[in-house]
Amino acid sequence: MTRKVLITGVTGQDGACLAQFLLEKGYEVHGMVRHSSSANLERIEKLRDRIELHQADLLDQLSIITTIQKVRPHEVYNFAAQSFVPTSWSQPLLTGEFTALGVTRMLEAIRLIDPSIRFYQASSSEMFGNVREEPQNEQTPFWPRSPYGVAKVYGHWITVNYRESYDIFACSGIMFNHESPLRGMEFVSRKVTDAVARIKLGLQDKLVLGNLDAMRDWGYAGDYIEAAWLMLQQDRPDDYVVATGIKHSVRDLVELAFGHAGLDCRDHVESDQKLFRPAEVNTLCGDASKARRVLGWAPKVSFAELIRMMVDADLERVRREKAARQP
Ligand code: NDP
Ligand code: GDR
Repeated sequence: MTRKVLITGVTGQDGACLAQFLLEKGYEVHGMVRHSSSANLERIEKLRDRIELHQADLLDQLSIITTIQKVRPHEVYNFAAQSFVPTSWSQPLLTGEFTALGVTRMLEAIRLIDPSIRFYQASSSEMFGNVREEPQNEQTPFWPRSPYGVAKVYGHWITVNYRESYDIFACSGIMFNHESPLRGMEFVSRKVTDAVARIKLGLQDKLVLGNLDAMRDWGYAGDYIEAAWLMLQQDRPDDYVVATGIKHSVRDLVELAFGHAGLDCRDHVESDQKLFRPAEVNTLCGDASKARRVLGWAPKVSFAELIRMMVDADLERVRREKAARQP
């Protein structure tokens, strides 16, 4: 029997990546998209004729119920969220509605329609925030440092709670930062690789960033979505940290990206206090040994390979766009 999947946030980086991965595995793929006056389907453009899209919103319980009722999926991956940390300070209530209560709306729909549907919640290393130990594993206490992190802690615990209360096969993947050429432009990796391409091709001169000393454990999105899928294929539901176990500073990322394009970052990069966050997560580094042991999962793409891949993809894209603009 063909397995059916519903992906929320299918227009985002991870949703698009997972849709491609599951199509290759023979799944019937359904995606949830919210209404917008101009469709934002760029990341799934090439998959459009192979995915069925359903209009629903994390804010609207009835639209979620109707969608799940119609699709009757075997697996649901909840990737939809307000996922940009700085925006969570300017829109804390909306972030709470999407990123926290949205999870309960998804789980309530599953509980009502078919509690045998398997559920994946996209939890985050931002929950560790002001880290209590290093590296962080599934037992490390949470201390979120942004309204986004706080909302994700709620999403994590409500997922655990529905598993314990209703015996729903619900998993929480505590994922550390993961990037790809599909990463949103405002996140630091993509902001840097896009700027490198534009500077290299003479379209920009400066790049203004915030805190260059922050440390993150960056991995490749293609590796991480496979871990999410593996979680839902196990005999019993559980929570897993997904990470590489290696951390780098934003400065390392900048030097690597500029260096790969033959540029010296000291000629182009500035740090501006205005881009610092009200409360920073200074360092994150994950211990994914449980995922390695139980799921047999390990990251395949290294940090350097990832950044080079992103710079190359942006160079190619910016070159194409520049050529298209020339008379
Ligand atoms: P993106 O920001 O790229 O994608 C977010 C998606 O959520 C988009 O498809 C967006 O739709 C959708 N969305 C936002 N609000 C709503 C809403 N009200 N109703 C329906 N859909 C909505 O995120 P990523 O792909 O990077 O991340 C996926 C998930 O994983 C997120 O929950 C994120 O918080 C979490 N996460 C990500 C990590 C990472 O490093 N990438 C690490 C840990 C967790 P639209 O296109 O319309 O804006
Ligand atoms: P993060 O990712 O907040 O970790 O959340 P982001 O790439 O935005 O920031 C990483 C670090 O870089 C520092 N930084 C900058 N960040 C941005 N965006 N822009 C800048 O100009 C800049 N300069 C320095 C930040 O201060 C921070 O320390 C991502 C999101 O995908 C979340 O949804 C997810 O849960 C976590 O990763 C794990």
